Amino acid sequence: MKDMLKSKFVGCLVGNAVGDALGSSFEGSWISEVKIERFSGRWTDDTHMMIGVAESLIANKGFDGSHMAQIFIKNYEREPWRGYASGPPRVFRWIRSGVAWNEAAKRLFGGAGSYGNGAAMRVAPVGVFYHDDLEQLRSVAYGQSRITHVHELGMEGAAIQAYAVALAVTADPSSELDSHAFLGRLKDFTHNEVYKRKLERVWRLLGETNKGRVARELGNGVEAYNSVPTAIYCFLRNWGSFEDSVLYAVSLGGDTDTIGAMTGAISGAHHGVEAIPERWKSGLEKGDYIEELAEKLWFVKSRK
Ligand code: R7I
Ligand code: MG
Ligand code: MG
Repeated sequence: MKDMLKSKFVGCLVGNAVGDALGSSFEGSWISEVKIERFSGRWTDDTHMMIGVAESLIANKGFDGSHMAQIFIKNYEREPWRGYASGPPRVFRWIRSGVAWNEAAKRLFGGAGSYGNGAAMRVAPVGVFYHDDLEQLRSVAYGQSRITHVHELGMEGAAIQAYAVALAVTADPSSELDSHAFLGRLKDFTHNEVYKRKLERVWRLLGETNKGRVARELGNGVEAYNSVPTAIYCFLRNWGSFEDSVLYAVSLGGDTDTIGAMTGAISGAHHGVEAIPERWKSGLEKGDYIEELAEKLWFVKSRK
């Protein structure tokens, strides 16, 4: 049982990176049957920031917002070419020039804060680490969002994605997944009407065969509310196979690296790392480091 939990931690972080790498060559595309001729293994900002979240949780044995912000900045400055959107780098510059880590993001988008999916695409380590403590999970999911995404919809997307990961960690992969119960718990978890309605649509669309309709009704964009429910959908309708879930996610087009990353994190947390195809694991950029991080996160958790 202990080994299964460790495998789920690793599956989640590696799954995130694999989904991101698979989707990265299709970002902005339209719906297609995805044929992966060659897996480049190169991941983008989604995984780069997920790594930052894990590094900071490990170093502090829990959440420290100021430390996590510094890690994000350090990682970004080393590799600014990873496909970051405009918001986070601006926030990083403000923090660098002396603005407090929990104030800077309030300046974005005319003071509204960002509802981009950046806080949700990196939140997976919070989901695995706090899978058995809902209150902490919600509070840390919001806390890590505040560094770059203070809009309610950006923050809520991160909390829902973290909870989906946590539900996947606690599910038994050898028995059938009850998709409706999974969705019911997510719906009870959020008090936000936009997400409640989206999760109801996920429910209604579970048997839908028309991908265009799925993408239209759930969204496949860069906004958290147009991608987090979609990733949950991709996992639920393909819960039996890691491979099917991420390929389906990428085939919906739009923000493919991000929806791929979020789907891969949930699916990897469900199945464990053994379920991720070897050809993807072996070709994954810094795969050993990501595995090592997940194992450290599991180790810190198991000593708590
Ligand atoms: O959320 P964020 O980190 O972007 C993540 C995306 C993923 O697809 C990554 O793979 C990478 O490609 O980027 O970055 P933000 O700049 O905070 O948000 C992304 C986009 O969402 C912005 O550029 C805006 O287009 C949109 N957006 C908003 N638009 C209007 N008003 C986010 N918040 C707002 C808003 O309040
Ligand atoms: Mg990206
Ligand atoms: Mg993206």
